[in-house]
Amino acid sequence: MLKSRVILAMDKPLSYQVLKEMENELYGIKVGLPLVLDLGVDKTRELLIGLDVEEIIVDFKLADIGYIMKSIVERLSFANSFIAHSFIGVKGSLDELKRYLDANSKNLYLVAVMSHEGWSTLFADYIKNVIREISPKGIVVGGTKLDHITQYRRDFEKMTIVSPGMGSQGGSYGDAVCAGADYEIIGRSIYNAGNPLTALRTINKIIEDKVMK
Ligand code: 3DU
Repeated sequence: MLKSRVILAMDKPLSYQVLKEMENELYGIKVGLPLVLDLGVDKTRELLIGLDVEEIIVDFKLADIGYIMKSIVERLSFANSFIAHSFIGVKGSLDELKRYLDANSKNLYLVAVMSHEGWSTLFADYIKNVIREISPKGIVVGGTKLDHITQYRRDFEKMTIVSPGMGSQGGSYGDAVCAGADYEIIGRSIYNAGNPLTALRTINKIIEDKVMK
């Protein structure tokens, strides 16, 4: 039985104590660039290293040549997984990153559909081809675009789908999971709450109730 469908988007520091209280009720933690810029790499590692969550996912939305992306991820060895853009293509870029991550038992997630209004779906076929060729562990599909989640779930049956955009960006908790996502990525609604643990528990309950319906 899954302990939670929530991945906490940490774009702002929370205390170790608060994170420790939440660890049993989270699937994972997504580490954003603002957090690492605030704390630095060493303090970020110290904050996260003792936490018992399934996955620590670094989300810098990598989009560079393979050599540079590898140099970035090797400095962030506390993470299990990394998010990269798919539009950068395969040869000399994502193929090298994927080989490096495979060799180091780390996972790759590719951005498929972003949650914001201005994201263009004009290049959707191209993005799907890149995803097929690279075969990452998972993909990011905006939780504000439920029809896209359903479509990607159909096209990529076995891939993990993680969906941001719930709460602060307008998506309703549980809707992305009901549309086919595995996990919902939630940031501000938790870390900006007066009591992040209570906020997380409320969200977990809403998702659970919707999934059970
Ligand atoms: O809106 P929130 O505060 O719940 O945070 C959403 C997180 O998900 C944030 O870290 C952002 O960088 C990430 N994200 C999106 O919001 C939208 C995407 O399409 C992909 C990632």
